[in-house]
Amino acid sequence: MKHAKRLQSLTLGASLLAAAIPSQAVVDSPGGPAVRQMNFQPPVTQIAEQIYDLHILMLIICLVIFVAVFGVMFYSILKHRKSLGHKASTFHESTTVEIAWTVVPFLIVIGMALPATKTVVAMKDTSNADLTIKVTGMQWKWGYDYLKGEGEGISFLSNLATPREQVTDASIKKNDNYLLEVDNPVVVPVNKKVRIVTTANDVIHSWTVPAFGVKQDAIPGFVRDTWFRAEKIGTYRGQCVELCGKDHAFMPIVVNVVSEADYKTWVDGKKKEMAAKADDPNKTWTIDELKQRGEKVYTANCAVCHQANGKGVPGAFPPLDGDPVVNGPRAQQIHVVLNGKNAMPAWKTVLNDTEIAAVITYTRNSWSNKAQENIVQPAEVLAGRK
Ligand code: HEC
Ligand SMILES: [Cu+2]
Repeated sequence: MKHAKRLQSLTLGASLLAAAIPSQAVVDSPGGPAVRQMNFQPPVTQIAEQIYDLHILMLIICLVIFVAVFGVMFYSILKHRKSLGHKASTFHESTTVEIAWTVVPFLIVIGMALPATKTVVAMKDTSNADLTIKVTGMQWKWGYDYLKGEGEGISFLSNLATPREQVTDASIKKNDNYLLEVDNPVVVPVNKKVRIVTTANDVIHSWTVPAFGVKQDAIPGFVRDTWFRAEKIGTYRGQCVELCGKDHAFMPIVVNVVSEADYKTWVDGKKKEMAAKADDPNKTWTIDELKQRGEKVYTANCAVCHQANGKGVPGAFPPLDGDPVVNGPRAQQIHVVLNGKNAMPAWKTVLNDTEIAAVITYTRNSWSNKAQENIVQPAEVLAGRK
């Protein structure tokens, strides 16, 4: 009686609680899990497809065994029951049965292990990758470094993008990709073999994208690798799947698979973004720092025309050695280098403020040049852009 009452108040409490939380229309997460998803996510790599097929195959084998075993069992129980007058057999040790129940399961295991091993071996073959990305697990975000292939040198951190209020405040409507969205997704080209090298900074994490059939632990002090070749353009989502601390649920993975052309555009943009970040135009440099950096910029960009010795090519490219613009007021040279002049290309979209300041400072102090205004800071170039 007492129990029944307590149960009643419990259910009442639960329904009140349910009523207090506004009902939210939950929708599929594109590239992630779907509402009431029963099966695996649609595979977009051959490995994921093989895993999917293996899963179905083994499910069918299990089902057949289940039906066969329980069929025989229930048939025996019903047909051979005592009330029908059935007498139990009293035989001991049947060699035939013993051989059968050893050989048949053995064959079943072999039948399952063979295709599974083939897939596991293929999963481990990270050779001949087009692109290598190092993934570093951290409490609680992912770091990505493009080590080899197009985009080499790109590196960024990827953080959860879902606002925290959605986690802590049940009354706020949740995003469609709630807890499966990041500020900086990984971008990879379609149909290219991408090798993922995993490691971690603090504790063990695991990098997982179900649609790729990829799951690899990221272990501090160790390097592990895996790979995928995504065959369909799209956005795919995963999560850290190794319990790694209090924000384990808040370090999702987002991979954008794009066309080769889009990948090139992304690489260019990312490189520019990184260069811009690395060179704060408001930083003040010493003249030696600028000259040193400027020499590199000059060799890479200007020497083809103006020559390494600054003498130019008579009739085609003017010498910068002894040039009045290079030895005159800074503003004019900044203007020429930024905007170009006749056959002289404009550099404002190619070089950043620091690079332009450096190369100008370099030319003003090289060869026989001894400009009065001998140093240009990035801030002046930035101002010259306006
Ligand atoms: C494609 C060849 C080419 C490249 C590369 C080039 N320049 Fe020039 N540059 C020229 C030509 C041609 C002129 C002459 C323009 C005119 O006066 O018609 C010139 C002129 C200049 C002048 C002005 C000289 C004057 O007296 O008017 C400066 C300064 C200069 N270049 C600096 C640079 C720097 C710095 C770089 C590298 C970032 C560079 N140039 C790269 C071809 C080039
Ligand atoms: Cu983790």
